[in-house]
Amino acid sequence: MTRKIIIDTDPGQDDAVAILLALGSPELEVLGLTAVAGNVPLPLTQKNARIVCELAGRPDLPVFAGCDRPLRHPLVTAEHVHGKTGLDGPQMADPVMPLQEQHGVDFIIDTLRAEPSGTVTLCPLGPLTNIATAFARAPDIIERVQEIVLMGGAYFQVGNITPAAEFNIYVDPEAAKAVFGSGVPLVVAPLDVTHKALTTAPRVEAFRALGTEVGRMVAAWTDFFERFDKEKYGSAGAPLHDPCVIAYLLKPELFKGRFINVEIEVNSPLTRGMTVADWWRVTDRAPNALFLGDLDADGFFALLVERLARL
Ligand SMILES: [Ca+2]
Repeated sequence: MTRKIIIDTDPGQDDAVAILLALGSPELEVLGLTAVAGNVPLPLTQKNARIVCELAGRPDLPVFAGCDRPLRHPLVTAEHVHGKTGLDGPQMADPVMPLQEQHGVDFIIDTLRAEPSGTVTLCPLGPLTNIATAFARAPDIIERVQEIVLMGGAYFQVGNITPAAEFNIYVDPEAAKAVFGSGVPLVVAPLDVTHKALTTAPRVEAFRALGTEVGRMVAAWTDFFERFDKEKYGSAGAPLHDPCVIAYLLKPELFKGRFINVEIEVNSPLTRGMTVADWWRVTDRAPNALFLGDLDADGFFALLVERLARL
């Protein structure tokens, strides 16, 4: 049995690796990719999503452009991390495969209505604008979602775009609040776990040693992506945030977490976008998310190399 997923994404080098991991994994059927404004503006994220599909040899996959700005606030981007294109690093040709005409939000709604209830998993790798917009426009689809497995938030690592907030949640906290309050089963890969998925030099070499175009691209992207985190955190490499979402679908046993209550701060100017995670269970608020905290990093990178080798 394959698991049907929609990847909602703002590529981003780590998004690109996540998409490749999904496309190299026979357990997953990617129904489509929906791009959202995030790391870079929408015209670049939808283009980057197509570049990655073509790199994977899957120009047949439908790629849709979704929302070009957060629900309420102006877009905040992260060129300081990902470069001007969002996929800086290796030289890349413009994609040839077309962008679908349908809006990404309509694709999410139509797909959830068309597929049997409880069989489609949403994998958001960027701000949650598309998902929240689909839920607001078509509340009937909410109970049809099998699960949402997303990258976002932090508890022990607190923030990366402000002292209190992780980027994906910070960009559209109103959307995150809607998704976390939707009642859909949620798995969250916060910075606490993604900061354990570090690209050390031997791990990057393992990508390069694949000897394929995919291996070379992934190595070049991680090389680029690394310089920022090495400088910022003094760490051995860069965290591969978004691939944690896909790896969780494939091998949940690589991860440990807690089923807890997670609320999103939307009002405070100081802590807007904070994921207030009740890790120590000090409130009686009902749990709404499996909040991941630990990762078998060697197992994670072994899985990545094995699956990228298939592309
Ligand atoms: Ca992303």
